[in-house]
Amino acid sequence: MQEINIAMIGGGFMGKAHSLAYAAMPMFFWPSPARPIKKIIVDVTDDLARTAAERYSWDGYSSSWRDVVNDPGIDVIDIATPNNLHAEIAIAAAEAGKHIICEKPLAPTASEARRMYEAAQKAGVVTAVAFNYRRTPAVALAKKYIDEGAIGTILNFRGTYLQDWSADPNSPLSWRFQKDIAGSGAVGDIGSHVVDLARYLVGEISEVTSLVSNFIPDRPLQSGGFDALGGSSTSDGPRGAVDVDDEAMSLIKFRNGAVGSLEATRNAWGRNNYITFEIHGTEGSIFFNYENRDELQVAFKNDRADRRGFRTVYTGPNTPYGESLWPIPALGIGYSETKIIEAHDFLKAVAEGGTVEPNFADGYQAALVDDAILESGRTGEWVRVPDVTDPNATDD
Ligand code: NAI
Ligand code: SOE
Repeated sequence: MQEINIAMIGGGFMGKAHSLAYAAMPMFFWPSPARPIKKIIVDVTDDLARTAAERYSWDGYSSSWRDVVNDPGIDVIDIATPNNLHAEIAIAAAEAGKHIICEKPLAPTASEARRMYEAAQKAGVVTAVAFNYRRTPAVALAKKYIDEGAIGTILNFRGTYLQDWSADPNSPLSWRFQKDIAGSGAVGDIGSHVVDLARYLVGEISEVTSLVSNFIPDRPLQSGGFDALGGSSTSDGPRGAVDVDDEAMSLIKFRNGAVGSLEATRNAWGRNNYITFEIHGTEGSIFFNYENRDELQVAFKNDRADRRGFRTVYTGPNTPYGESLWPIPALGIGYSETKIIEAHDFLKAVAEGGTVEPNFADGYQAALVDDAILESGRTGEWVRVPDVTDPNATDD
C-alpha cells in the first residue's frame, strides 16, 4: 500500500484530532487508499513538540516548521496552528511541492486566503481546508437528498452555530479573541463552518447584510500553557482587549435565488456545539442539529396529509460513508469520525492524484463571504460577495 509521509504543524486541540484521524483512518476505510505515516510533529518549543510526538505517536518532532516544510522526505503538510500562521506555512509548503491540508478558517482575511489559493494552484498540489462538519454523515445525507431533488428547488436556508464557551466575561483571552492572530471572532471561527455548509448544500452566496457585535470588550490574560477555551478565571489579574466580534447575524442571498440567514456566537448560554440548518424546498424540508448528529429530520410535501410532518432518519450503513463506519444505525457518530472521513477523502486525492472538496478555492470563497459579513457589519449595507475567479475580488 502506498505510504504518505505527513508532517503536522501545531500539536494543540487540532493536533490531537488530526493525529487520531490518521491513526484510525485505515481501520475505518479498508482497503485504505494509502497508509498515512505520522513522521514529524512541530510545535513552538522542542519540549512541546516532543510531548506531542510521544502522546500522539509521531516518529519525530521539531520546533522549526520551515525545516520540516523543506524536508524532501515529507509528502503532506498538515496545518493545525492558530490562523495567523496558515498563509506563511501553506505558501512555503506549496513552493516546496507539498500537498496541504489546512485548518479553517483558511486565513484571517480573504486576501491572505487568496495568496494561499494562488500559490497552491501554481504548484499544482492537492489542497484541503478542514471544514469537517460537511463530513458528518447526516450532513452528507442532506446533500444527497438535495442532489436527488427530494426537497425540490431550495427556497430558504437558516443556519446557526451557537456555543457558550466564551459567554462568561471572565473566561480567558484565548488567541481566538485577538485580531492579529485570529483575524475575526465568531465570524471566522465558527460562522465560517456555516458558510461552508450553506455553500455545500445550497450554492454560492451572492450578497449579505449583517449585524456584527462585540459584547465583552476585555478578558483575563492567560497565564501560559495550552490555550484555554472557556472556563472562568478567579483572579483579579490583568485583562486584555478583545478586538474581534462576539456575534454575527446575517441575511444572505444565494446566486440561485434562494435566501437565508446565518448566525454565529460563542456566548449563547446552554448551546454547546449547536450547528443547525433548516432548509425549505418546494417539495420538502430538512433540519439538522449537530448536537443530535446521527439524525436528519425530513418532511416531504407528498407525504399523506394526515401523516405530514418531520420524521427522523438515523444515519448508518445505508447512508453516506456508512459502509466504512459502524454496522447499525444510530450507534453514534462523534467529532472524531468527521475528522477520520476528512483525512480519508484528502489522502485518497493525494494517493490518486485527484482533487477533494472543500479545497483552497472553497476556503478562499468562504473567506470572501466572511469578509463581506464583517464589511456589512461596519457599513450596515448589503455587500456583494465576489467570486474566487474575479481578479479584483480582494484589494491587493
Ligand atoms: P491550539 O491553540 O489548541 O493549538 C495550536 C497549536 O499550534 C499549539 O500547540 C501551539 O503551540 C502551536 N503553534 C503556535 N505557533 C506555532 C509555530 N510557529 N510553530 C509550530 N506550532 C505552533 O489551537 P487549535 O484549537 O488546535 O486551533 C488550530 C487551528 O484549528 C485554528 O485554525 C482553528 O481555527 C482550527 N480549529 C478547527 C476546528 C474544527 O472543528 N475544524 C476545531 C478547533 C480548531
Ligand atoms: C471554538 O469555537 C471551536 O474550537 C472552533 O474553533 C472550531 O472550529 C469548532 O469546530 C469547535 O469550536
